[in-house]
Amino acid sequence: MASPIQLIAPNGTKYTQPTGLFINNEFVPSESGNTLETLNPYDEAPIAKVASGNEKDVDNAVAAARAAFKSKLWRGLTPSERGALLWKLGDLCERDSHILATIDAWDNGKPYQQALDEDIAETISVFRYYAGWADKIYGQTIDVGSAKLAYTRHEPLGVCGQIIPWNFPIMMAAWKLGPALACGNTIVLKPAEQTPLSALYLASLIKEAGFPPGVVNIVNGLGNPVGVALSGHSGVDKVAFTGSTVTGKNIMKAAASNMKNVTLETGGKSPLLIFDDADLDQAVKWSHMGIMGGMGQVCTATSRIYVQDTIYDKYLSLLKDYTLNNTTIGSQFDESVNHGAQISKAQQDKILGYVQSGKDEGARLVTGGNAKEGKGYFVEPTIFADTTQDMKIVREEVFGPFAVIQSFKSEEDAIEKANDSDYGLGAAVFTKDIVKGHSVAHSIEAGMVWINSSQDSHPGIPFGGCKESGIGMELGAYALQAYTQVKAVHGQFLALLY
Ligand code: TXE
Repeated sequence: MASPIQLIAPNGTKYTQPTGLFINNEFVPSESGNTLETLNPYDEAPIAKVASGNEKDVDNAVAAARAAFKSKLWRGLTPSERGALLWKLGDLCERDSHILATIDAWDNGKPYQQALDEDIAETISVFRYYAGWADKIYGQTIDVGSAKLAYTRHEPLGVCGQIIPWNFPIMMAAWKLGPALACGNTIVLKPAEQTPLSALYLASLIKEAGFPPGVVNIVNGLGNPVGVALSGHSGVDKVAFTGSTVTGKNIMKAAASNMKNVTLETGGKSPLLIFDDADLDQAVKWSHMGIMGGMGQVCTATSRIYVQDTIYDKYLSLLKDYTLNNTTIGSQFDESVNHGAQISKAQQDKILGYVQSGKDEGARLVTGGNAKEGKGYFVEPTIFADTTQDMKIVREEVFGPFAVIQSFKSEEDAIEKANDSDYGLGAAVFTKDIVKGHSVAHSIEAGMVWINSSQDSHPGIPFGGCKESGIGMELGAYALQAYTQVKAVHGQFLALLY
């Protein structure tokens, strides 16, 4: 057994932090004895060491998940009993919401109140939403005449490998676990190495809720070996991933070994279009939130802003003022702070590298572009104007508080620029013209389009992308398709051959 530790967070919250891998409802050390240390991005101070797995640990977790998938304890449950377990899990997350928000704020650097109001609130809603679905997953009867009863069943896929990133640590776990469990699958989840703590705390709630052993297993560790082993494992039936496009492609290749079902939610460079008939004050606020929220570490961040030439200068000046007047940088536990640190030194360096690239390529730096003196992985909200489509900062995902802005002349010009990207995740359009809003939404190559908002999310509304932003949808009823296999049954009333 790996012993849990007692932690006191900088905001005074005391809680018990599990540190082991979670296999068969027990926290166990890794086979190698290796650990990884997680840091507070605000001051770079260590928080805790947790077990770090390898291929052998993945084998153990997959075996546990396979046994659970076959066991009566799980397969014998009625769908509504599965739903009740998920509802209980949502209740336990609500009971411990302050602990969960503290852990994610501490481990990730995001302001505590944002973690509580957004990440944890959505985690609870997602578990409850899929609790409601558990007993409403069924197929069709197909009328092919009176000699046969034909119907479909929507069956669970089996053992699902789920690999998640660090930007919304517990929320990403909930998005993956909710639909998979509602459909009756079993799971091996790999949290990001930067933010393993809330998933391990969630594991203790999964056990407390009463999920049978092996239904959910959690193996922390590095992408290689843990993610690699999971996505290539012959005992895994499906892999679901959120993270970078490069890693998504590697996972797809690894998954081909046994033709796993694959769902990918990868990078983005989402456009936000502002027409000159828009409510400009609202467009400024939403576009600021759309790229600076979560310190820009959001896959759907509306990072490419296109503004009609007639209002371009006015918009730039309003956005700059709004940004300067609405940013307080500092500790995630300081109530006045709304802009925390980036997740890591690597991410901070990556963003600062793009600042240099923007300057080198001749874009105009409107504001920001600097790290903060001293400890912590901070980057100021950064805005580049007068960009062009060929610039690296317009084509590549920065994943930071980093907006690139240019003007457009007409609706056609706006749509052409918006679609000129390898990515197709989110998009936003600001206009008071309802016809224009919807017709632009239909023309944009993206999995999600917001009209007069950005980053709007709801557990019932599907989330996903096209092009190099991914395959398949999460959330909503659509996520159930990602976790079920359709079986067709031909029931002959009198099957006589010859
Ligand atoms: O991502 P990775 P990183 C983008 C963003 C960011 C960049 C790099 O642009 O700057 O990716 O971030 C696991 N097989 N996004 O390095 O590597 C890894 O351990 C299997 C967008 O953190 O994709 C972690 O659990 N798994 C994004 C997860 O994959 C592997 C969120 C994500 O890590 C693996 C995060 C492998 N070969 C980053 N290599 C979004 N779409 O929201 C790594 N992993």
